[in-house]
Amino acid sequence: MKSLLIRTFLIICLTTYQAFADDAIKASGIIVDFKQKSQITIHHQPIPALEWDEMTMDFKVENHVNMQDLHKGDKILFELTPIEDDFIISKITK
Ligand SMILES: [Cu+2]
Repeated sequence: MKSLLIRTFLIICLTTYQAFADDAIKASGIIVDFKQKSQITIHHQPIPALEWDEMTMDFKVENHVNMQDLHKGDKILFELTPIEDDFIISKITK
């Protein structure tokens, strides 16, 4: 009985952790240009989580991200998700 309680408790903890675990790295910047359909140039503010200084660079964007309402010069908040040895934008909001 005791071990069942402990196991139940562990499962609840793991489930809660997974629900809140968020690998995405939050950042902000200004849209400089659009390259191909799934690539965007952003002048981003410093990203402390990655130890990146402010700079202009190209990012790949996940296919599901809607870029229709985005324009050059827009101030955006975006999230980067690690993929292999790179990062991809998984969310953009204005
Ligand atoms: Cu950068």
